[in-house]
Amino acid sequence: MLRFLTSGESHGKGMLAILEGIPAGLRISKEQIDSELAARQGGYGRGGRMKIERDSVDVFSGLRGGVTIGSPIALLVRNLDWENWCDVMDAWEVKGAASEAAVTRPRPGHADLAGALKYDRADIRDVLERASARDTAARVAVGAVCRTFLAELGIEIVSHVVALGGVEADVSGIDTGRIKELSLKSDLRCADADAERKMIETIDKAKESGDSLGGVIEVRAGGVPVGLGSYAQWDRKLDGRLAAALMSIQAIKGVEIGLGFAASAVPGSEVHDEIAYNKKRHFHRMTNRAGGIEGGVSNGEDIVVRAAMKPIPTLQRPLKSVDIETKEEFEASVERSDVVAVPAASVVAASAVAFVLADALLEKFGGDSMTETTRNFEQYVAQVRSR
Ligand code: EPS
Repeated sequence: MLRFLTSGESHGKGMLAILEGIPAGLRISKEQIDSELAARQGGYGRGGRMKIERDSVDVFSGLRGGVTIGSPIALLVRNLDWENWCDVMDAWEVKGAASEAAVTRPRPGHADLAGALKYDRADIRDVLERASARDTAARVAVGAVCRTFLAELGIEIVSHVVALGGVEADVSGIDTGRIKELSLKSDLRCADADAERKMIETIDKAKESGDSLGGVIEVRAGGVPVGLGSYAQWDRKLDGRLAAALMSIQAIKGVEIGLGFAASAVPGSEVHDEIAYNKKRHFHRMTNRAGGIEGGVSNGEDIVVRAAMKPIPTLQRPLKSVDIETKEEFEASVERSDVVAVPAASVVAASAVAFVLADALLEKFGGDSMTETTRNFEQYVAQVRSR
């Protein structure tokens, strides 16, 4: 099956990912990975760091001539900010002022305090560097490879921002193709231009008052065949796997599939999707309130998941905290941060969904080469169509 690990500190040399299990014979495009990385860096409301970084992938292993060879794919995204931090972050000797001055003031909402206690670190930098959302650059590089694999099998993933700072977008009646088109043109990756204007105003106000904002992202996957995941065991359920992958992204606090929480407040007749059959669409649903998953198994409709992101915890406006060294109360303040990273998180969420779907596909269809995987996939699709 498919697996990946990432490593890297936010102000270290770079972010690294090793992805294993992609079949041999898949053509990968550097431009495509870099364009996903650039999309993650974008979005109105990001801070000074994104003016420094120009994320671009360096492939360390696993490709020859732009094609996968079945070996682990190692992807490196270098941190351009490293040159400003090399004394502080040196692997062998912390130099200069950083060797004297530890970070001792934990920020509420970050991993700072729990991490310092758990790993017994006197300097919170040892925690915040790895807990940082900078790690999502590596996850997006992995997601870009997974999206290329999915595209070979006719599966496309679209993600967009559906709410930001309490302003909700209205995309009812707009199909996924149009949502993609509109959201790609938007500074906030939002398909509703009116809502986007209000979101920008809300961001400007939050920036003025030194605050930060969260929001909601939607990810849709089209072309997913019926039968990914399984109802047979808890850890094989596709919805559970998607929720885990999304919840593991920094600042994501909730995940919904299809109607999600709203399904709890309406009768079953307004929740479940009636089944229909015709020659063109074969078995299909008259609605897609389930978000393409029933009983932990994909049902052939678009997969629709939403993830809620909390406001970034690094605030210009101070919040109360306690120095871990002196135990004195202070009001945390910082120099640099994003006001909002919801548009970026929409790119990361698409990557997480891409990984889970690619993994579920490889679990079902196997294959060491694209020839083998594609053949198994096509035979299964033909088998389903014959019912
Ligand atoms: C982050 C803090 C900021 C963000 C960073 C995540 O970085 P810095 O402390 O260097 O200003 O810019 O996000 C990224 C670097 C990125 O690439 O998304 C944090 O504390 O999580």
